[in-house]
Amino acid sequence: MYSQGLIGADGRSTETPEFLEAFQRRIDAEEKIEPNDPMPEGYRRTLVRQIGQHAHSEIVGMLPEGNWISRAPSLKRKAALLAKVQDEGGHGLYLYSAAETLGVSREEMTEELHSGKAKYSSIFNYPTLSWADIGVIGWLVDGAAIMNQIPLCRCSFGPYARAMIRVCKEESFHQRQGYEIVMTLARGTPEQKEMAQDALNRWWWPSLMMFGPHDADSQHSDQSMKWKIKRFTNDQLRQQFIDATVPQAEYLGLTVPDPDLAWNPEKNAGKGGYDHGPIDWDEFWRVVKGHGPMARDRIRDRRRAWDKGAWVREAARAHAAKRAARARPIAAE
Ligand code: BYC
Repeated sequence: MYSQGLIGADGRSTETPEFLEAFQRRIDAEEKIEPNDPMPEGYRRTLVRQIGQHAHSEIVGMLPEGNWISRAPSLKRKAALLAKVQDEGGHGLYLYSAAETLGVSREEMTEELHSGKAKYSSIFNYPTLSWADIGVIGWLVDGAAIMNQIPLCRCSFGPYARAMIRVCKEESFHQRQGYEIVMTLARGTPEQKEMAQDALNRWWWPSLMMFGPHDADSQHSDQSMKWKIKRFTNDQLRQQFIDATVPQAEYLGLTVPDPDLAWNPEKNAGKGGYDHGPIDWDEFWRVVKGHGPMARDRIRDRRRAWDKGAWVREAARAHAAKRAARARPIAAE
């Protein structure tokens, strides 16, 4: 349902060229587009698709980490992880609200997730096998999320851009707590260091895949860049992430699992950057199409949580109806 029709950009539009040009002029002038402003249908659909997927990722992203709350190694770690998982739930809620301003309901979006029609980030289809995974998720997954989301603070659509500002502040805390977990393990016993290395080995490549397909295979990037929804391409952000993260791994004394990784002083217009080995795009597409190792469990758990929460939604609706009924005569006086 949310696959992009690009009405207004592919000639199938009933929108006039004048309308589309006037809209593009607002974008080029860096004006923020607000929910009640006229906008091309393709712009609206692109945002519903991207913000919806982003919201689902935050909500599904609670599962692999939530799995470790009861097994965190100390009270301090448990409290920090609880707070982090709760933050992700909050991010999902801001994002669903931002998407709702575009005329799609939370129920519709949830239904799309549960039926497998809507995507969520590939990264959350991998299992969390050890405590070190929780550190590495904070370091790499939240690190990749920040790299992707800082530019979204300048997205042309106001509600998405504003939601991202708070989300990025919280993600930045998450990244640091993750890095600190990994640092503790890397400086611990040889077994703990080995645990950290094993987690890095398993999460490195899936983290690079979070940025999406190569630019040449990214069907939405060109139009999303033109509309200033995206400010950088998938490959540009992936490169920035690699360049920022490799020195962090070196500082920890851990090895990035890529034998082709090499500093290239010519890269990034002479500023230098890392060359890296090939990404397994077959694995990426398999996971994106719903065949990741934990895909079934994730959707089953989300459906279960939604069903279990039915009584809460029902109670909230009954409470709201009672309050409204009580307020009516007072308002009439
Ligand atoms: N996983 O044309 P492209 C978090 C899909 S949550 C799955 O390049 P676009 C966190 C893509 O949707 C992090 N699918 O697309 C939470 C498209 O399919 P459709 C989530 C992917 O939109 C808890 C097709 O492939 N962040 O940080 O221009 C704990 C072609 O791709 C993926 C966001 O969602 C993927 N990795 O660019 C910790 C950020 N990549 O829709 C952390 C917002 C691509 O045509 N989203 N696809 O069926 C974005 O920035 C962009 O949507 C993407 C993709 C860069 C992800």
